[in-house]
Amino acid sequence: MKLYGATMSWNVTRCAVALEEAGAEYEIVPINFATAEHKSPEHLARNPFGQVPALQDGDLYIFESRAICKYAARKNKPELLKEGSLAESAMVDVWMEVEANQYTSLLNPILFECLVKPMLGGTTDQKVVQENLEKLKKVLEVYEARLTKCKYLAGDFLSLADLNHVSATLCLFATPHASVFDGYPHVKAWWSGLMARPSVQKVAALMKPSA
Ligand code: GS8
Repeated sequence: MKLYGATMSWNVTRCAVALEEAGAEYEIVPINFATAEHKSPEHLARNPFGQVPALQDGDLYIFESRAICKYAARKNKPELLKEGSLAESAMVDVWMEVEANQYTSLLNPILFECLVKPMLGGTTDQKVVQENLEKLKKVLEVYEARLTKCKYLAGDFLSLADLNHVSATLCLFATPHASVFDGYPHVKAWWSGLMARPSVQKVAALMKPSA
């Protein structure tokens, strides 16, 4: 399989985590934003929105990072979705939605302000960062309560719901705001457990600018 997009993008590395964890065979094909390669006809054929990531598996093209993650799981490690159990798979779905709509939706502006904007020559808007950090704390309270009751988000089993959090959280830890996790001991323990996974270590190394 080919995963298109640069490893600076947490939408791309979200897929890399799932592919690694699923034990899939794949290669990363960087797409150069500086030359607008993402808007080229070749890339628009992979992702009609001219965005990364995109995945190619033979003559199948998939875009939207979370759809790619699900595909990797279904193909190579379906237990990450618990599709054999109606109740457990529903919990996986719930926490995958929470990742996208409650968690990463708040991380996106923080990461943009702290990591992307300075790279583009802009200045971080601290007001945007603080506003979103405050909202994030409320969300982390819910995570803390959940992780007090079970080891992982969907239950006492690792799932794609946990793994989908990894790439943006790794980026959060590259900003000056990693300490936002400090008030939530169960969230911190959950994160340490995820960080110890070889798949996560491998993707974390890919995300280093020198890689
Ligand atoms: C978002 C993709 C996206 O925003 C997904 O795959 O999860 N919901 C989609 N991609 C950005 C890269 S930043 O991570 C992108 O390609 N931006 C270029 C553009 O929009 O022109």
